[in-house]
Amino acid sequence: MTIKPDAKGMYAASSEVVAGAHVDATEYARRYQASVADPQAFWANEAQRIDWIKPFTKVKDTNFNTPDVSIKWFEDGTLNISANCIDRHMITRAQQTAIIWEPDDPNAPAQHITYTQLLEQTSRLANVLKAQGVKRGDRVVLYLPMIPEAAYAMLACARIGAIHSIVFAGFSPDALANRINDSDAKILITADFAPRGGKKTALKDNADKALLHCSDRVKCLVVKHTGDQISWVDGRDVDLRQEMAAAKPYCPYVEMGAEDPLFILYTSGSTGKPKGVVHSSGGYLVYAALTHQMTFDYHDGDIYWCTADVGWVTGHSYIIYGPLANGATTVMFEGVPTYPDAGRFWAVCEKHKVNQFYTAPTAIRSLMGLGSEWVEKYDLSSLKLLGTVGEPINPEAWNWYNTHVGKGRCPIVDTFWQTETGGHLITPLPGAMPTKPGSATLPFFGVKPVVLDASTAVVQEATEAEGVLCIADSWPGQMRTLWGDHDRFMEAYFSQYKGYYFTGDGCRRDGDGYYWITGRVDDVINVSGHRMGTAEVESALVAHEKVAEAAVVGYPHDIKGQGIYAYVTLMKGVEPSDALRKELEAFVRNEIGPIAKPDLLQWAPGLPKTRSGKIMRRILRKIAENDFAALGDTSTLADPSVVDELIANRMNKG
Ligand code: 6R9
Repeated sequence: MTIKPDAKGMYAASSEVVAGAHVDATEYARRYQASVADPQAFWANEAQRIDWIKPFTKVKDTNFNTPDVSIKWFEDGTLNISANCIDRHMITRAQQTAIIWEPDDPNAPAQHITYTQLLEQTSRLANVLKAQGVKRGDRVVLYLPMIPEAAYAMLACARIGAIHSIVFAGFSPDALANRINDSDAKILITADFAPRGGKKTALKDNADKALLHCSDRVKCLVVKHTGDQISWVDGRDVDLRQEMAAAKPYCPYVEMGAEDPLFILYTSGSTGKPKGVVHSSGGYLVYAALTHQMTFDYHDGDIYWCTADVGWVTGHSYIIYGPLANGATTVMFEGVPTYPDAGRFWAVCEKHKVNQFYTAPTAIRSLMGLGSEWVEKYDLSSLKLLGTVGEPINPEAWNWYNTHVGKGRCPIVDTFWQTETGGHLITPLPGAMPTKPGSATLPFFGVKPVVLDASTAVVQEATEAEGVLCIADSWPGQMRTLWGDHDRFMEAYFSQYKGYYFTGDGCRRDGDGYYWITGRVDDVINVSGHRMGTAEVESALVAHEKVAEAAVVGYPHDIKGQGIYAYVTLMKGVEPSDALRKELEAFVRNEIGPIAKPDLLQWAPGLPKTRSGKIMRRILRKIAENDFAALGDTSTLADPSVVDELIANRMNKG
């Protein structure tokens, strides 16, 4: 049955979807009310979905008021995350596929890894880590392609109580070194090469470069994945597959406290240094599992595919922890949407009979641009639900996704959340609320969004409101601190709007109470769904000897959502040239990674500054957006003429 919008442009789920869904509209309203009226009772009950070694007696102990921000859930309970994601499924799912691994090369065989095999491989890897001296609480950095070992390594760390920190394989050696050093990790797990879209990234080579800047105590465990030639440092490098083959096939799991950290994940903030977001064990898993089941309306036996990389939070919560805690079959994809051609996603959906498909708007937009004939070639009748994450989805992309991929019969869940939130905050539940293209709709259980006026910090009580998005109370999946810097944690998230968690996003609430995320209000930009701090790119640029000053802003980009626009002032006497532009682009790639390369780079003999020397980014943003009419007041500038110069030379290729 095809879903048609009603007069208000709302798409209601079909009666089949509603009838089969875990929650319908009445049940959503009832449970949401219960969750905010009595969080203690609601979460005590929901926490029973996971296995505890020692049951908790306390449920929620949280405080959002500085300077004592403290967040604890189920704090006296104990559990093991790996046991929850694997061992407890042995009774009923030993032979069920836990992970379907689809390699980059479409002609290479996919792997179906059962829960039994997952237990064995995770155990072997855990035993290798133990043999390398890894103890409870130690940090292990993963810099891996999307291969099964990434899942084994995450679960192996959890099994022995080590804290993993995954660094996306697209990051540079410098970025990797900074993360190893910031978390003081003992072990780096990497691979020889990362194949993606038919090309190979030299991960081991990058790891070698990174380790030059790290303590020589850091061991490097290497997965020989492609088998290509790599250099080898005896005494430091370990062949992981060889050691796993020799290790014992079972490793007992350790009893961890609910509040013990499960992982650190670095993400961009508005200042230069990335933030090491710390997630807990108990609360995180309860939240990841519950949201995975409800948002995707996951039922036993479904094949679920999230196309993210485990280097991002989406890969943590919705490829590994949420699905596996629920005993799901989760697809892990090594490749990219356009290799060998623009039909790859749909070929994989057909091949593995995927039921729930979860991806980013940027991927949808780029595939939309390549034509719907790529979708029509495949049988997508297994699909029941579609999801998006990472950035607002524009109505054109939503409609294309709905029409060509979902054939008008699959509900679309537009899930708003963040690295910091651990799981979905605002999202439709299929069958429970009609959707509107571009809106993340209503809050998940236990989440209390508030809209505050950005400058007065006054809470907007009316249903229709616009401002910054804060959350009034804690939910179990929330981050607990920033690694080694609780003050920065309080400063970044709880100081601007007293008593609230500040998301950094702007939003609008419409007359139906639906939330529309309007984008970041801080100096963070969202490029292809990846978070990037403008300050990070600026510090990479000014590290170049020919650059005197740089200012970076976002601008609207058809495919990426936002593009990176860099204004660069050169050192006195240095002449701009195309060669230098290329050199600077390569320099940024090298400092941070390919995702940080400026899309447009403009030479700026001067930057618009106030008399006190502060760069007026508002003006730079407007110029980058080609919106010269709305520059606003420029009278406070030290030298207003620089603005005319910048406008005259605006890069107009974008
Ligand atoms: C999960 C993830 C978080 C930022 C967030 C917001 C943007 C994410 C969105 C969305 C509109 C959605 N964002 N989901 N904006 N609609 N459905 O993406 O985490 O990488 O930390 O990014 O992404 O701006 O603040 P992360």
